[in-house]
Formats: sequence, C-alpha cells, structure tokens
Amino acid sequence: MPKIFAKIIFTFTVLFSQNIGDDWDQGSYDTQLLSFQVNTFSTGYDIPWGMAFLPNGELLVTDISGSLWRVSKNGREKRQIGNSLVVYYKGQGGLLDVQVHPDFERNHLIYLCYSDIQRKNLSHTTVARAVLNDHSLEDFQIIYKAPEQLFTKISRHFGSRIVFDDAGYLYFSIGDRGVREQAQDITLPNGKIHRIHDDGSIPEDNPFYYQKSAARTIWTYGNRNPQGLAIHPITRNIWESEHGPRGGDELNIIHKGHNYGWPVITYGINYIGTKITDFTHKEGMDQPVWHWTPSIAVCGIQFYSGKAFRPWQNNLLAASLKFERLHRVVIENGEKVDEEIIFNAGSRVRDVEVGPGGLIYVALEDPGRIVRLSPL
Ligand SMILES: [Ca+2]
Ligand SMILES: [Ca+2]
Repeated sequence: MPKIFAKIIFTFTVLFSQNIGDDWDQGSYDTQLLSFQVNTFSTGYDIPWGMAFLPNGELLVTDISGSLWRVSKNGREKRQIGNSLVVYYKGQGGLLDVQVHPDFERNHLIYLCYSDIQRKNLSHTTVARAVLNDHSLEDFQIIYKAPEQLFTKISRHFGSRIVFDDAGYLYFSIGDRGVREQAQDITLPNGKIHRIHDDGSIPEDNPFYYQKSAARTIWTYGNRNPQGLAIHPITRNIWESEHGPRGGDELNIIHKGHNYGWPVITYGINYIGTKITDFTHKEGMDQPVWHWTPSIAVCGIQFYSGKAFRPWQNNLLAASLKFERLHRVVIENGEKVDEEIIFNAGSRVRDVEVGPGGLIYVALEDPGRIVRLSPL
C-alpha cells in the first residue's frame, strides 16, 4: 500500500512539473519542400543548452543553470538527474553540452562539458563523464581540465560542444575565452577543437602531440567560439559552427591540424564597427565553407538523417540565436548550395537535435523549452 501512495505522489509531482497546459508553440509551417507542425515537447528550463538522445529514445537535456534532465519519449515526464557539478553559471558560462557514448547500451556513459570553477570566479571549460544510472550519476570523472593558471574571470567564449566520430574519438570545443590572439597559440587550449579518447587520454596521433609545450589535445586551432559540432551522415566529416564577432559567423569542416584563421583572417568586424584585420584569406588558413555576415549568432547544428523529413536528408539544420530561427542548409560536395529559413521561432534557438523517429527537436529560450517538429 505505501508503495502505491508513493507512486501516486510521484506521478503528481511529475505531471505538475511539466506545465502541460503551456502549449504556446502549436502551429504549422509551410516550407519549400514540405510542411510541418510544431508542438511543445518539454518545458520548465532556464536555458536548455544541449540535447542528446539515449538509445531508448529518451532525451537528455542540459540546463545552463547546472541541472541535467531526463525526458521521456513522449515528453510528458521530465526528471532531474542528480549531479554534483559545480558550474560557473554566469555570462555565457554554465552547464553546456551533453553527449552519449556510442556504446552507451553497454557502458551507460554520458559526457558533459561546462564552465568549471577554480577558486572564486575563475573559470574554464571542463569535460567530464559519468555512468548514468536511472536518475543519478555514478563514477563521475573529469576527463579534460585546463591548467589551473588558465582559469580566468572572463565569463564568455567557453564554447562548447561534444561529438564522437565513428572511431570513438571524442571532440570538444573551447572558445578563445575572450582573448582572441590565444586562438592562434597552440600552447593554449583556447580557441581550439580538441580530440581525446573516451577516457580522457590523449591520442598520440593528435597533430601537436609531440610538439614541445603544445597543448596535446588540440585537433584544430584558430576557432573563435565554436558552439556547434556535427558529423556529416555520408562523408562522416566533422562540421563545426562558430560565432564571429560582428559578422563572420562560420561553418567549417574540421581537418586534423588545420588553422581556421581567427583572428588573423575573418569576415567580421569589431562590435563597435572598427576593423579586426584587413584579411579574409591567408595561405595556411582554411576558408569557411560558409560565413553568415551579418551574424545570425549561429549556435547548435545537426545534420538531418531520418525518414520523417525525407526531402531534408543530409541537410544541415543550424540554430540562430539572434534572429530566433532555424535554418536548413543544403550541402553538396562540401559546399553550401542553398539555404532556407524553415522555422521562425520567435525565441532564441539554442540547439537542434534529430530524434530516433526522425522528428526534429529544437531548444528555445525565454521561456526555456523544447519543441518538436513533425511533418504534415
Ligand atoms: Ca546534441
Ligand atoms: Ca575562420
């Protein structure tokens, strides 16, 4: 009998934490190739920053404020996953991305990146992993942490996203931490894409592994503030999006050891309108596949693969914070050939993810919520 009462109380708690009546995102949208409808999927976040699906179809959601959530397949139940993270929740800092280990069904490992605190107000991007056991984290382990002396009071440009490639390597991004020149300095982790093993050990074939005083986790450099990482469904290349300054938001294909130019080359200018550099091109520095000028404030990206939106197969979905919309970018042979705004959300779009059934999940701000797109 007590067990039944506990269950009833629990059910009520879950239902009332859902704000099920808040269906402000209902609506249908017509686009070039198809029409879809939008439904509220999950509510009650400050800013839902990152999303990752578990193999069983449940969704993990990070809230920038530091909480981690496990949302049922239909979105009706949302339960907090206990964690002991101490995150620097300030400016652009907080709990950032979440990713699921490719072999999750066997090892139950999930990965988190966040702005970590070292003494009072000093912060940097850290990556951790833990075993997800129902609604708690066990065997919590920090697998990447910057040297202590690099933690600063600056609360911007932490990055950060996490992605695994097919060989099981983990890539994560760190922004330039507000000191632009550091993106070119390979002794520092700032303004870089990093590559590590799933346990945090550093692969010996990283490009600067044997270079004296280099940060050995570096995979690419000259990346300003990357907040999007995704694997192309066919080529399996890693694609990255990064915030430019005023103008010059970039979409890049990430290649081992390459220099993506920031701040030596850019299509952007300073926020106050002054020049950063005279150069948009330089030998030895990669050109972006595309740059958004003026900036759309590009955040999360994900390639579409699934059956539900078949005409969008292999297109890139890109979140725009500034213009509060979702873009669909058509890529052919590594180049952008078309772009369409498919969803004017009316709220900053933080992240986009594709669910197991091929439906599209979009993380929105103010109020923090997740909506689901399904074809009509
Ligand atoms: Ca994700
Ligand atoms: Ca660049």
